[in-house]
Amino acid sequence: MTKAEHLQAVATLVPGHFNDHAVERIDRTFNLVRIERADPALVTDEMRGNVRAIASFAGISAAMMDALPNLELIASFGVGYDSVDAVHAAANNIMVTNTPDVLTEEVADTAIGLLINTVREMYAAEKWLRDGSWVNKGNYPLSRLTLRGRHVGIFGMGRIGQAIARRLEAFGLTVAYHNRRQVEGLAYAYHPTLKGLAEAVDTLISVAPGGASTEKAVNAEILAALGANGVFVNIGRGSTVDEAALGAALANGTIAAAGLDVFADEPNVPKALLDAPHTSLLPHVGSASDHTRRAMADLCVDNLVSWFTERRPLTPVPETVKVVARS
Ligand code: NAP
Ligand code: 8YV
Repeated sequence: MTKAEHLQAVATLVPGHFNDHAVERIDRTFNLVRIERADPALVTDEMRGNVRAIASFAGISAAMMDALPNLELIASFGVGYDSVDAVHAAANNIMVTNTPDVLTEEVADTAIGLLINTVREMYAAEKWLRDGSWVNKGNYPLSRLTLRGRHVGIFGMGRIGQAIARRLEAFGLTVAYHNRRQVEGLAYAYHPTLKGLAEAVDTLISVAPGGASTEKAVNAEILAALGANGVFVNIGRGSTVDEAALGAALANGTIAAAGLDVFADEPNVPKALLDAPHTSLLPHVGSASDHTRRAMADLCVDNLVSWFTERRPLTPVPETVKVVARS
């Protein structure tokens, strides 16, 4: 059997909506199997017998893995994989891969755009021009806030956090950060607690992953520590924020403004955030350019190809690095 014929026989399940370029490559290379959503109740006997890989935007639960006894690999689309139960995967000798690095610069660009829009009110100013207010009412009011002189704290100084920090340095702003561990060789001030970071800065950018260890980490106490001139930007995961506390902090002036790309229950955005003053909201578009999504799609599919030809992944998540291919 040739390598191509071997891959053609590998049943690869793609649940729900997926990236077009990835679907086209999977269809060309593997035996593409579609399912409406990643729901074990929709798994047929044929899928149960055949499926060896999943490629997915969506979360993959322990129950979904258990419904597919021949599953070897979950190729998750995106760097954040909090919606995939990677611990259960590792315990069941299932490899999980993600798509790091190829999206880092794009997401950092988006974070900076969101920060500037939040502080300098670009969207509101453009609306002012388009709705005739410039002609009828005169100049757009001066923005309440500025980027000048800001001290920025980054919650989650990993690949994307460092790419954001590099941009902020070029803007002449001071940067500090909080991670569980200090990053070796990084000159920015390190704070061992998120509260300590929030107290030290006036602008907090969260780019931390989702999951139990960061669940609602940005809460009323952290927002109070950020203070009345405080700006909060979230480009990481919505689950890291207590959204009710954030809505209240914006409404009562505990902080000055927020820019959010991610939400706890996407695509549903809480009314308190939709109604909150001084808030810039984006529909999770951090990596969403054709260019970057294509690179993510290629890395997602390259992981599938590498696993079923070389029997090793390109970008395994830390929880599954020790998983070995079944013979
Ligand atoms: P990364 O390189 O793994 O960085 C994550 C950083 O967060 C690490 O420095 C880690 O340091 C820190 N961290 C993890 N858990 C923590 C905790 N409990 N408390 C404090 N710090 C913690 O990942 P990345 O590539 O930069 O991506 C970061 C996240 O961005 C992704 O997981 C994803 O959720 C989000 N993202 C969003 C978009 C978007 O479209 N909005 C796009 C891409 C990624 P320690 O391990 O030392 O704590
Ligand atoms: C994508 C992301 O929007 O990579 C991530 O963690 O949040 C984004 O790049 C997402 O993965 C697409 O499903």
